[in-house]
Formats: sequence, structure tokens, C-alpha cells
Amino acid sequence: MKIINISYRLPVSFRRIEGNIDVRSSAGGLVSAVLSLKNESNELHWVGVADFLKADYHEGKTRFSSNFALHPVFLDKNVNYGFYNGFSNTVLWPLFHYFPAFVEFKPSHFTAYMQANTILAEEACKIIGPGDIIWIHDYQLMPLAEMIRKIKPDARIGFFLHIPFPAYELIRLLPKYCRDTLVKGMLSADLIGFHTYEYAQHFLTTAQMIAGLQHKQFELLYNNRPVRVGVFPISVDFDKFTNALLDPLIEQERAKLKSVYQDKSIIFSVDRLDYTKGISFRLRGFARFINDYPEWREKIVFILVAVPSREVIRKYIERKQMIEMLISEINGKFGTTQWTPVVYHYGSLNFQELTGLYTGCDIALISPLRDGMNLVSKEFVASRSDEDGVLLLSDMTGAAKELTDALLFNPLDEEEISVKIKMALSMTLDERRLRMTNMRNQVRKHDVLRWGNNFIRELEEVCARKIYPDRMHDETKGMIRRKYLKAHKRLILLDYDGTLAAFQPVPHMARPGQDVLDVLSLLALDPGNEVVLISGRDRQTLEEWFGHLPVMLIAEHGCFVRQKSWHSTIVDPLIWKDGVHRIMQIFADNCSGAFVEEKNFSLCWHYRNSDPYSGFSQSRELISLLHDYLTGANTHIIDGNKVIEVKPAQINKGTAVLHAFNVRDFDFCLAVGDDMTDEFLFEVMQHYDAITVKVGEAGSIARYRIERIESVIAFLSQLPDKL
Ligand code: GDG
Repeated sequence: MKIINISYRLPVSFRRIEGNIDVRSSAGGLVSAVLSLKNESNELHWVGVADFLKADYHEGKTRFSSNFALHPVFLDKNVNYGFYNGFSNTVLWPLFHYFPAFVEFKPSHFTAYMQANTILAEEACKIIGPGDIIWIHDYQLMPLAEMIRKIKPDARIGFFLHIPFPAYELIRLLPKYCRDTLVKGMLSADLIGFHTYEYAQHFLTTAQMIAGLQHKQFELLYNNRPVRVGVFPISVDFDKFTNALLDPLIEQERAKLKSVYQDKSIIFSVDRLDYTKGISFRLRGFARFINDYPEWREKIVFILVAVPSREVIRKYIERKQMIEMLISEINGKFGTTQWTPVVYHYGSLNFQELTGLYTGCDIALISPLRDGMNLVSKEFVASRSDEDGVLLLSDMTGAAKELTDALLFNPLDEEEISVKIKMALSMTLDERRLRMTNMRNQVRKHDVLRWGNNFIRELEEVCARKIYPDRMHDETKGMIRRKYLKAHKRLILLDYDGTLAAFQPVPHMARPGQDVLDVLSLLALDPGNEVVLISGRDRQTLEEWFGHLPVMLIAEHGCFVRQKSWHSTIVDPLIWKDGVHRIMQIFADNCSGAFVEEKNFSLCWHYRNSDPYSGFSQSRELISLLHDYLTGANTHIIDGNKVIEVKPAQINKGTAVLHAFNVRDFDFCLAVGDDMTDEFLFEVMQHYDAITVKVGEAGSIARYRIERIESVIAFLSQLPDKL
């Protein structure tokens, strides 16, 4: 089996330096995580975009030796520009980090984005074989899973988003064709991973808004496949950083630092120069600190390292100028001939310099306005095996949810930053130790190796889950009939719409045909049978259509039961109903073709006769409003087939059957249904070893599948036939 990792960047580069090819491997956490997945029974492969020349690669590739096979994809310069600098970094990056005003959308960039993804998909498919695992990373590759799935329908695909997934309100700003492509692209993976629950929740809302999907415990059904949404906070290679303290080279770095700044406390920060990292905000906070606490002047230094990043994009050039201006203002205003408050380095550090600063500083000050996770904070913690140092961390980072022993702050609040710097400098050694030990335990326990393993394990698990009911062949029908004939007491549970009758433009038009009435009579007249029609329809309709038959009727998804006479299973006073009716009526008035159907215990907003685009988008707004309106109301909102329904939460088709019967009394149980509400029935009935049958092509937890309504009727009519 192959594990094929696909990311924009490759972890290796090939550069010609003075005529020779220099092969350099990057040693980021993702590489460690991927390498840790290696075992005797798998091969590791890495597909990504080459940021080096083809000729240099061919010359140097024999000198690259690692545990994975490298598959660089060489993109045309213009395509790569539109793909990476264009759509990825001037649309998705700012939008997903809540900087909508920084978005510059160009359709040609989106075209390049799609082209690049198509090329990557084709390259990946050349190596994908049966049973392989494909792990796709990040916002540059959101449509890739769908493209791969088209060529390799059975591939096991995981997608991980390294940046925040924002609220739907932000996603809405993208043109419809873009947002649909991106979200449906992600949904084509089997497992979609995020750093935090917040991002996962935003994604689930978006999936409902865009694709009409309702999740059940973070699992969705998309194109008949189960898709799991999971939370996997990325981390760092703990041992690598923790061992740094005692490394002699790093000790030297620390010694240099101490000799230059011997009498001063050191604040340190390092990040890519990016507007999301809040560098100017931390500078203002620091300036406020030296202004408010003059006794600290000349006793403190802020070493600020900004690593060059995306230097061709306008907003990055502007931000660099802004930061550099601010640094000179602070140094000009507060500095003296003996003291430079901010020591600025624009460039990258090698590992020794980086860990020398992590281990040699007193405070790490990290202030993103948004950050998917933020690894710098975790690297700082992992490096501090001396259990000293204080972490000052923005509460807008994913890491803040785990590193709760940091001094957390809001990056816009200069005063708070200033006060927290003061707190950090005055903190006792005991308190520093306690906080750092707690954070180290967290990072040690959840390091990046565990992250990678957890993700792949969960991907394998979700792919192993079976949701495709077996088609019901003649042999199976024979087996069911044998069971039926042998049994003495049989429970037969049948949904109506979509199971025994086709959908019609208006609900009342779906009257039962004679064939349906005949088969129900045939089965119900056998004294050994309990036949139950279990439907979402109201009791009046069921009574009108089936009242004359000796069958039990369950109406409104279980809210009413007719045994000898009708009775309700609900004790809820339905105080929510008038308000929901008013809201639904407003939406019906504003959406041509939509109408409200009132049942005794539920309300439905139908949009099957509306324009598909506006009907669907109004239905999304209605759902979102109802979710908020009904907070605490003990209701369930069903996002059905062209209908939004609100009903009491405690009752569903499954619980209704349990209320009505002791299922164990029966030696043959059959449940047949076609839609989402029947899944509740299947779930319950499977505990009783029932024969569960899904009608139609959609995925289901049912055991068997029948494709068409006519086949259901034929199957039921033949049940009592002697074999
Ligand atoms: C994205 C998400 C998420 C930086 N400068 C130097 C250097 N670095 C290394 C750090 C750290 C990495 O780069 C930066 O990672 P972050 O997580 O802080 O930020 P992004 O680059 O924006 O990463 C982020 C991450 O993906 C992972 O999912 O956490 O939220 O935005 O490892 O050490 N390393 C060296 N010299 C430098 O000058 N050696």
C-alpha cells in the first residue's frame, strides 16, 4: 500500500549553487509526521509543485535519499502565479483569515487554480493503486479530492486544512461557482480534518448552506459516501525541540545572545511576514509597554524576526513597509545612543539560531489576528526543557485553545499586551515553571507524530465503514421469504412517500394506488402480521387513505399513533409552534411557489414548486434562522427533500416503534423506507436483528437496497407466497 502525501510545497529543494546542485530537505513537523507513518507494509510518496528547475532536479535527484519517493510537478510559470499568488493567496488566504477587504478576485486566477489542481490530480492518479491512501493538504488543493475521485472512485482520501475555516458569511462572498467547487471538492474526501472544533463547525454549516447536507455527529453523506469531519490539532516534533537545550551548537547561540544582551530581558518573536500574524499590533503593544513602564527602558529588548514571505503580493509589500516604519518610529522615539528597543531581522534563521532564541529569551510574544494553529508557540514550549520562559499568546490562534497556561491576550488591545508583558516580567520562577510544565505536558502528549497517526487511523476507519446496502437479489428475497414463512409473529414497518408512492408536486396528489392498498390488505389480513404504516404525513391524510385497512398508522414521524383509535405520543406543549409558523409564513410570502404545511405537531415549509436557486437559498436562510430561534426548544429541524420541517425532538420513527411495541415479541421484523427520517427507524431496528431495506440509490445504514418503488410492492406481495 502507498501513502501519498500531496501538498503545494515539496519538502525538498534542488538549487544550483556555483555550478553544483545543492539538495536541501526541509525538516518541518509535517515531514516528521509523514515519515513516522512508514512501516514494512507501506511506501511513502510525496506529490507537490516544484519550486526548482526540471534540469536541476534531474541532475540532483540521485543525491536525494529519503524514506519517501518524490513526485515534483513542474507548472507553467503563469499558471503557478495565478494559482499560488493569485487565487490561493489573494483570495483564499485573506478571506479565510477574516480579511475580506484584502481579497482581489480575478476569474483568470481561479482558472489557473483549477488548472494546477487538475495537473496535480493527473500526476497523483498515475501512481494511485487499489487500497492506497491519499492525504491532501491545505487551501491550495481544495478541489483536488473531487478531481482524483472522478478518476479513482474508490481511492481513500483525506484532506487537512491548515488554516482556519471561516464562518459561512465569509464563504458567501465568493462567487457561487467558486464556493461550490471548493466545498464540494473538500466533501469528496472521506475524512476532512481541521485544527479546532470551531473550524469544523463552520465547515458543517457551510456544507449545509451550500450542498444541503445535514450532519449526524460530524458525519455527512455526500454522493452516497460517508464523509467524516474531524478535529486534529497539529503540533510539533516535541523531542527534536526539547533536545535543543543541551545541544552544544545551540548552547553557543544562547551564549552569544547573553553576551550581547547581558543585562536585558529578551522578548522574542518570529513569523513569516504576513498581515495575519499581527506583527504591527505586537509592536504597538510593546511601544505602549515602554511608554507605560519607563522603569523598564534600557532593561528590555524585543528581537523581532520577520521571515520573507509572498513578497510579490501587494499587501505583503505594504505590510513590510508599515512594520519597518513602525519599528523606526519606536526606536526613534524611545531608543537612546545606548539602547535600541526593537532589534529587527528580515530574513530566516537556521535551526540553531531559532532554538537558540527560543531557549535564550525570557518571553515569546506571538500575536496573530488569526492563525489556524500557530506552531511557533508550540515550538517555543517544546524547546523549554529548562521549564522557564513565559509565552504571551494571542487568543485568536488555534494554539490558544490548548496552551491555556500561556498569558493570553487580544491582539488589538495594546494596553492588554503592555500589562501582560509586565506580568510576564514580574512572574515568580515557581509560577513560570508551573505554567510551562503544564504546557509542555500538553505538547509532549499531543505531538506531531501522534497527529499524523491519528489522522491516518481515522481515515482508514471511516473508509472501512460500510454504508452501501447490498442490492436485493433473488437469493436474498428467497431467504427473506423463508424467514417470513417460518415466523409466527411478524412486524412489518413501511414508510409511505418514496417507498410505496412516488413524490408528486403537491403532497395530497400522492394518493395510494390500488396495488398499494391490495398489498397492505394482503399482509394485514394475516393474523400473524402487525403491519404498520409509519409516515411523516398528518393523521387526517393517513386516516382518509388507509383508515379502512387493519393496519396500524403512525403519523407525523411518530407523534400520533392509531392502534384502536388515534392517540398522541407527545407531551410537549409546542410553545414554539406559533413563532415558527410566523417565520415560515414570511419566508413563504417572499419566495414564489413556497408554502407552509401545518400538521398537529410539526410545521413544514415546502419549496418544491419554487425556482430551484432561490428556493434553495431561501431554505438555507430559513434553517439558519430556525436554528437560532429554536435554541433550547427541544425541537428537531429536518432538512428534507425540498422541505424544511420542525418537529418535537424526542420523537422519531425509531422511538415511535419502541413506544408502540415490544419488538422482542416478534420473530420476523422488516422495515422499509427511503429517506433520512427512516434512518432513525433502521438504526433502532438493527438492534433487533430486523431486515432493513432502503429504497433508492442513496447511502444508508440499512442492510439491503431496492432501487424502485414498483419493486418494493412486488417484493411485499410475494412475501407470503409458498417457496
Ligand atoms: C500554517 C498556518 C498552522 C518560521 N521562521 C523560521 C522558521 N519558521 C517555521 C517555524 C514554524 C513554521 O515556520 C511557522 O508555522 P506557523 O504555524 O507558526 O505558521 P504558518 O507558516 O502560517 O503555517 C498555521 C501551520 O500552517 C501548520 O498547520 O499552524 O496556523 O497558518 O515551524 O519554526 N524556521 C526556521 N527559521 C525561520 O526563520 N528554521
